[in-house]
Amino acid sequence: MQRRNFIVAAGAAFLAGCNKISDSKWFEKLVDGAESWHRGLHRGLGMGRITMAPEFERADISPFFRGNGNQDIETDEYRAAQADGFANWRLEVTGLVDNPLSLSIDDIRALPQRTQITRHDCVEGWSAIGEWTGPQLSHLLEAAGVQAEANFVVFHCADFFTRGSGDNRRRVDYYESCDLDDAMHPQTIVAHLLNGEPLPVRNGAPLRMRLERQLGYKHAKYLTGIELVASLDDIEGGKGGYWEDVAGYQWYAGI
Ligand SMILES: Nc1nc2c(c(=O)[nH]1)N[C@H]1C(S)=C(S)[C@@H](COP(=O)(O)O)O[C@H]1N2
Ligand SMILES: [Mo]
Repeated sequence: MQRRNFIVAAGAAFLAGCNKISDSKWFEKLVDGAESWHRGLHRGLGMGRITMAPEFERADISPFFRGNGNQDIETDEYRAAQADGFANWRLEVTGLVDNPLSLSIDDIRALPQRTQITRHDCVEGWSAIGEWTGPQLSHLLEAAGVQAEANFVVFHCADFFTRGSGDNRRRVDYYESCDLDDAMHPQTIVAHLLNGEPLPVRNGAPLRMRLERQLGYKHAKYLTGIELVASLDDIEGGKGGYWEDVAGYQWYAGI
């Protein structure tokens, strides 16, 4: 509250000397208390350079949000988790943080929520519009206390692909990552609702990332862990994501 008052006061002082700024959207939003933006500001993002992905109206929502990639996890563990309504699912926030977190779905629901209607674009050539709800990742990261050496956020998932054949057959976990600018972006959320309902299994139940300024494969489904790291070199194949490792997809998939 104190910080907010300070910002309002600082804004008022600023306004006294400059009328134009009062018309600008970002100032309104800042005063409105999108707290997580502050950290982004402090990290030197510069408010003027934050670009938002387009948001749509309820009427634009696709009647069916198709699934892609893994659309289920055929393990006893996931079946059991599904059977009890994901009551024991945990999202761990670990790595270069002061306070590691272990959050239940109820914890996730109890945080301030953001709802956004966005278009998902897959490299395979399809798009769908959906309404996603969940806490901003910036909120979780603020609670965890990101250490100064952290440069990337890695998203760990419960699902995997089987690759290779014969002796080379192996399980390769899905994962993704982004830099701190994208992690702190206001539209980067840990979604637990799609169109107002708990996520369907095909869309990543019970939790999935939404990174709205990037292509579909960056939006990690079946999310189990968020790890802060200095470098991506030692994570899985070292390229920052499953498709980046196995198929040379771009790590930065901005749209
Ligand atoms: N864990 C996990 N996340 C994933 C994938 C996956 O196979 N596993 N596929 C990716 C791809 S390529 C796309 S287009 C989207 C698909 O999301 P949807 O199933 O909700 O349509 O999830 C992305 N995230
Ligand atoms: Mo995709």
